[in-house]
Amino acid sequence: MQLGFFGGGVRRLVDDESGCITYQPHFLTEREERRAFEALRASVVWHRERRWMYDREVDVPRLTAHYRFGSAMPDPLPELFTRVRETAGAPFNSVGLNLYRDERDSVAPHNDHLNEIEQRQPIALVSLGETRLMTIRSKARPRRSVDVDLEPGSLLIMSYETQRTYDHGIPKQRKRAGPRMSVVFRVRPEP
Ligand SMILES: O=C(O)CCC(=O)C(=O)O
Repeated sequence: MQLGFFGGGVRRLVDDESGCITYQPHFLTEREERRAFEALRASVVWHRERRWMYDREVDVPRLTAHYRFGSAMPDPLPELFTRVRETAGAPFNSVGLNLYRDERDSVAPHNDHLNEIEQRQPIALVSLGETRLMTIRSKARPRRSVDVDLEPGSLLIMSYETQRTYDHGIPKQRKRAGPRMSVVFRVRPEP
């Protein structure tokens, strides 16, 4: 069953002049979610990135991978492209995958660089595996917080505008967590 963008229990976390963020818990069925998680964990070539922090190089605390639409990519990414494009109504042409191996993996609060996505196009994020908290905080004060637990099989859609007005991140957590994957669709400018 395919759920409509604004039907099927979709929560609007933000919907005002600062932009729009929606959360749809059961975008994938349990079975689809499990299969997608297992297939992608096994077939994606995961990369370890390094970055400079102050005066030393450190591991980025998650594994990553990227594909452009039209290139060879593992199942079920082609099908996910179709479904997420239809649901969000956006011509996504790029997908980034992030693997958080356990509770120690994370990504710091940030926004997407606006020059790396097409204007007015949203970002759509499918979650697989363990539930992890996403913090979403307004940049403007007083800080507004719309944190959300990203459950397996869920779809979060953030409008372009919210990349100007909010930061989002996945914090490390004390409670033990198994692996979690995010599959993030964007419309990138053509190279
Ligand atoms: O993994 C997530 O849910 C967030 C990913 C993210 O914000 C990013 O890769 O820019």
